[in-house]
Amino acid sequence: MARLSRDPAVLIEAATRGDRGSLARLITMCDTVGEAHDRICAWAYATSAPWVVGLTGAPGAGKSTLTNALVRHAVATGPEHWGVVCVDPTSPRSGGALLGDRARLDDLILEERSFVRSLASRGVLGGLARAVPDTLRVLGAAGYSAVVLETVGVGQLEVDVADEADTTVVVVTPGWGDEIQASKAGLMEVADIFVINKADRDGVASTRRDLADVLSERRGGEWEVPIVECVATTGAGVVDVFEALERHRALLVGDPTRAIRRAERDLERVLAYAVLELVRERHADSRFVTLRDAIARGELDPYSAARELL
Ligand SMILES: Nc1nc2c(ncn2[C@@H]2O[C@H](COP(=O)(O)OP(=O)(O)O)[C@@H](O)[C@H]2O)c(=O)[nH]1
Ligand SMILES: [Mg+2]
Repeated sequence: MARLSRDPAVLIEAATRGDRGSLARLITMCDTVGEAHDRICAWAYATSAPWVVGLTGAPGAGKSTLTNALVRHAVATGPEHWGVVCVDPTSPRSGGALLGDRARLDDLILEERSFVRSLASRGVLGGLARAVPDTLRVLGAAGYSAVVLETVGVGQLEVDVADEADTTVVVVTPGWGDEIQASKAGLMEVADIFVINKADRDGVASTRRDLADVLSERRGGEWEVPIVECVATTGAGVVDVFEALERHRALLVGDPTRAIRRAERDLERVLAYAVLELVRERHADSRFVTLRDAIARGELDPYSAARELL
């Protein structure tokens, strides 16, 4: 294999032509601080964001298996390129990949028009909160106009990451009545689509009833949340999941709140990045020393100092 360049311009050109190695390197380089990162993001954010399908649910629900089935179906029946981003801080890593997901998603890597990337929570300052949106945008700019974002549905971090999704799919399995009740206030509220995976098992009907109960307590809107059954391992019902996704996507196209939500999230990112930059500069910039000493001498309070800094 030819050695990859480290020049963002060369990598961007190659990734746009479909070179996966260059795309992978761009995503890796995005997780750094400095000029390369900034150049890559200037390119990535110039293309409109991809459609992001968030797939969330407890570990073992079958999210990776379903992702595989969905993306296979998508590239077999449509012209789009599909990206996959997996975020699972609980999964052990090997060579940059998450072990469980890798096993389930390996054959996708061979598909012409799909690209799989796993992200774990290590990485530079800002961690996943920054790595995930940047990765989504790099994929979008490289021509992956649809991306599945797989997250484990536990903890605030995962909920924040799931917030990047345009269409949120909550995956449950039969016999999860207790979990459904327990997480009512959390992920259940954000679901645009419920999938009952492992529908080859007992208890589908009662799970459907539990979900319908949760939904009946939600405010009604233009979109009626569908409950779709499937068996990701055999592919049964995957077409129905895909069809529900496409219906929700069609609704988004004419929805101005999507752009507003995205802009708000981007503004949050501006603030977070500005703080990061300030923290990084504090050793290099003499203004910080001046302010520190002025506070020590009692000439300045911390709040006035902050305002002066801005
Ligand atoms: N019986 C059955 N098993 C499934 C189904 N979908 C996934 N599995 C199995 O459930 C396990 C966990 O799947 P995985 O996709 O890794 O779950 P994830 O942790 O949610 O990503 C694997 O052993 C899968 O083969 C299904 O529809 N039926
Ligand atoms: Mg998984």
